[in-house]
Amino acid sequence: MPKIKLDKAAFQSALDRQWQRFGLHDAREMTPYQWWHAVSAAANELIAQQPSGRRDKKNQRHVNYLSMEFLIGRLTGNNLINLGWYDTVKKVLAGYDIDLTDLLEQETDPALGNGGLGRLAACYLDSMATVGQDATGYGLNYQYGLFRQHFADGKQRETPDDWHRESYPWFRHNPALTVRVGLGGKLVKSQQGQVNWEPAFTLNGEAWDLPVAGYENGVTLPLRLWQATHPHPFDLELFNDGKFLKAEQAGIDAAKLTKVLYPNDNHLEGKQLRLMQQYFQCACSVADILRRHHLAGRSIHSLPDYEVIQLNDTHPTIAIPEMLRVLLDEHQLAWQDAWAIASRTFAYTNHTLMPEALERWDEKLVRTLLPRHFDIIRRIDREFKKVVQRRWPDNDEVWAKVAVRHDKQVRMANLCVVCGFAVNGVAALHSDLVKTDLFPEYYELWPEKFHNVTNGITPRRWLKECNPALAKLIDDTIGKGWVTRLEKLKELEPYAGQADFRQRFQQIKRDNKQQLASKIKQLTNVTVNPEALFDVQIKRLHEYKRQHLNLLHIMSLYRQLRDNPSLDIVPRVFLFGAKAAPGYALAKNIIYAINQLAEKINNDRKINDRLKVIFLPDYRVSVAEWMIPAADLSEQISTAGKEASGTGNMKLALNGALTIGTLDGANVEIAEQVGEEHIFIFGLTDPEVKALLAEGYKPARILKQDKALKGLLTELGGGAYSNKHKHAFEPLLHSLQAGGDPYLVLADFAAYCEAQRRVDALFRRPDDWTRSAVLNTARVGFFSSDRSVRDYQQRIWQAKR
Ligand code: T68
Repeated sequence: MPKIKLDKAAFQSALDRQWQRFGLHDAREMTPYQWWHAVSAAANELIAQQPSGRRDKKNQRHVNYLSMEFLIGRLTGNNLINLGWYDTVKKVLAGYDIDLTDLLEQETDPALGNGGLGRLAACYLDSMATVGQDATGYGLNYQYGLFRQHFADGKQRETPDDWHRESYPWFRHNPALTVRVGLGGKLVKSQQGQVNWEPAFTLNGEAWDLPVAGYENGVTLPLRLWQATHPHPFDLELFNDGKFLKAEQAGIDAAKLTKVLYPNDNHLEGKQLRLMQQYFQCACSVADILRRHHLAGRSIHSLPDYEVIQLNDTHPTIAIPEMLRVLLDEHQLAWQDAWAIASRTFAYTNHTLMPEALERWDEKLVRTLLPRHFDIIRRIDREFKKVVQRRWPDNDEVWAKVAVRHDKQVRMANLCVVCGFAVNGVAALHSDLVKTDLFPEYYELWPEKFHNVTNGITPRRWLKECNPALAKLIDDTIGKGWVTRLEKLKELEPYAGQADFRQRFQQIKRDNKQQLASKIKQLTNVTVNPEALFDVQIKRLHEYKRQHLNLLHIMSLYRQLRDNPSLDIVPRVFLFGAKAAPGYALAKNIIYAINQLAEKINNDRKINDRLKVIFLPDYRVSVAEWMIPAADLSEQISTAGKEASGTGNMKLALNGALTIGTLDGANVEIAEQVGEEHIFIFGLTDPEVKALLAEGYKPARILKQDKALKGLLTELGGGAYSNKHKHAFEPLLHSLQAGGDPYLVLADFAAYCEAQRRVDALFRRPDDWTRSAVLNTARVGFFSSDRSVRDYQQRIWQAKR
């Protein structure tokens, strides 16, 4: 499929229309922000005029990717690159002395997601467009994305992220798609015995679309984000009666629904508003899917032949009872027929095994908000009970595990497995654990439902766009095919042995580090040495991800240097980027500890720049795009069995960082691909973690043996990093000691330090290090999200049913 060439004259006149709209007399009167706006709006207008590129519709089900989060990152650069318009636009702008690269920095990241799960959804849209998979992304148009983070005296502070959705130039609003959504109310029985749901109030769901361009193939897919409004946002009668505030109340209340993204990752928050958001998003999306199906003149019974609904974790699960409700109540289908349709349409992706993250909703809440859906859930549970009874007659223990309703709660994951035709984990190890640990009974019942689709990342954003120098070196060496066939990077392998190539590769890394060093200087006023090893941990702040293991290692190096000032160590810059959920006190305490340690080390003259610690504030997609190309070492140090996959691990390896990591999530597969000499694996494995916890793990025993480690904790508790304030790190110290060290930080500490010594040893041999770095880039082509999308197509979306 060919790319669509950008007509320079057409772009020029679209651009002119933009500044004219601002009421200016000349393009040169625009501010940089207006320039960015104008360029994006002009490009958006031109995409809309293109004939939609060919998607392979034959034998293809349309994929409806339902996700509460799409962490798409800045769109302008990405769309221009994928459209193949970047160079033309750059030239047009150069005529005005405007630099396109600088201009792209004007865009506020649309931060409509928390972390990995939301970013994965964005990579998958890019890949579905690129491989020509017909698809729609469905999400919510939050007014406030994930909070902005800054530090005040080392502590995280949050402010709202108003990303200006009102004037975001990539949006297309189509009022013809508006959906009505009901909530609350009661069920009434008609004289014919039919139940009718009479909602207490209704809202409008307005469709705001963002175009996601495939790579040079003329395809764009819509990301449809629903926004809540009131059908009658302003009451003129109340206004005329002098009740000015009340007159607007309905509109304000409705808008609350899509006001803000919940800031939790891997943690559930059982708030009513969250369930309302989930239902609103699902009701709008299901209505939209059915509208499209009817418009094509198809029978409702053929829905599963044309549509698949992929649930990105359990957050959109309520779409299942919603679909059944529409089929039963609006289409008047019998239960069996409705079930036959729904149960062949939904597929579910699981992203976590952690019990505290598995969604459960109080039945009371579900019943109050969605009485008809609760009825339907009860029926599902009753029908399923018959299946369980046949397989495990009168077995209460099994039923207690697999029931959809349990303990006065609705278990969303169970609902997904019971109703979905496919369930998948996101990395090989994780998918195995889904079968053996999370859902063993379901697996026994329906082994064919269970799949693995290892996550992937888009090479467009995560190499071509964020690391243009490396992308060019690769183009010059093996051609440009890698951008859509990432496995072609294998052809780089022989070059790892060539000194000349290694030197160019190394130079690019050095330049990227230099550029990051300048940003660091700008943002934090700390000077870092680009020759030092850049050791990077970027991900949400979570105990299981163990940023505090990293912290303890840094403390131990600092201790050693103080004890022995002439110690010859590899100079390192430790870089962190992470947001903690606002209500997660321990995570915030870890951030505080890292910042306090940074303050101390960065100002200690005796350290003489051999160690630096930088916590970059407000970590987000655009910050990742600067950090990843500059990383030497990628920290992937979660407790084995806890990180479902990880995707930052893939981005960093692709950009030539070596991984230090546990055998967790996709690290296992990265190690297989790159080879064990080119990765630093350490620590307890998943079975070892389980065995240790089962035998009764006691962190005190480790501290008894490891005096140096004990000394570090004593230092933290003694006020050395907190202006003598002894309780400053109590949450952290408690979790590691009396709290039982649930994520085995202390148990893995010695192995981690030993692995770090291996890192040092290799970094002292720059040539060997670079050889490994090249081989990392060359060998991680498997982790392209294009491959993941093809796996979904083969195993789930297009598989024979
Ligand atoms: C992540 N999950 C996994 N959840 O932790 C990560 N949770 O291992 C995996 O690579 C990634 O998903 C993609 O599969 C999340 O990011 C959330 O963000 C989240 C959001 C709301 C509620 C619960």
